[in-house]
Amino acid sequence: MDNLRTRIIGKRILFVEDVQSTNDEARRLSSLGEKEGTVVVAASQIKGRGRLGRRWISPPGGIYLSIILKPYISPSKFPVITLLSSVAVVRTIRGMTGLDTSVKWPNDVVICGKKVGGILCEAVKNTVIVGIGINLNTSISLFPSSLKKQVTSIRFELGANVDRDRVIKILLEEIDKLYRDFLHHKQDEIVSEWSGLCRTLGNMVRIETAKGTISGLAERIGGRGELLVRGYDGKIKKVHPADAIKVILEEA
Ligand code: BT5
Repeated sequence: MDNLRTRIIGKRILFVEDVQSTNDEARRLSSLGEKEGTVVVAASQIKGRGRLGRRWISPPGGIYLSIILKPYISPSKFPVITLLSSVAVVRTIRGMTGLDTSVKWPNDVVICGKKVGGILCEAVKNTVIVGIGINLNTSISLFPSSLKKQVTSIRFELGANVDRDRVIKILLEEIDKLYRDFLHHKQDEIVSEWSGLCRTLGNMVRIETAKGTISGLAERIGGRGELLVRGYDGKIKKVHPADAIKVILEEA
């Protein structure tokens, strides 16, 4: 990729046509000794994955990429990598298109409440694979009818295609900056920028977990990416991102 201004990310970028999942491919390369910063970009995915074994629909036109990171930071802070990745996606989309893009806890990027992107971070020992999916020049007609009302793409919002390589370049540069902030212990600043972009905070939410539903006011995000919800009994409950099966925003 020409003129990529990064220090860690994208020293090596592998472009593939289709792949089962870029996260699996990045993980495979990492297990073979691939260095930190390598990126796998696919034109489409056959078995794109979301969290909790869910499917990520990955037709041509979208961005599907995974980055190999080897942070020398306590694994307890790894959830902040999901937050910094979604901040990078929002900065990129806002900067390139002006679209009013925000984040939804724990790992969604949304435009007008509709999901335009998602992050899937998977840690294996001290390696984190950051998977990012963005519906860029994606036609909404390619989504199953059950999803059509809750998803959007940048092309749909703008009514025009956007240069995919340029979006990838800016995105990798934004992630590189934020990842270096993360390594320099600026996690609080990342959490604070993420919080400013979040529509979940300050709203009443209902969160489905394997142990039951948690309802209340989404007050803030903790330093480990956990959502602090003030229940109707006035007590704060912490919900870890990995436990959130479904997050529903209640209209106030
Ligand atoms: C996510 O999961 O949002 C994480 C998605 C990460 C995808 C990237 S693509 C590159 C890398 N390689 C992979 O294999 N994965 C990563 P989750 O929060 O579990 O959301 C999944 C849910 O979003 C699904 O159950 C659908 O409801 C919905 N969904 C599926 N495909 C979508 C799409 N393309 N756009 C918007 N929503 C989608």
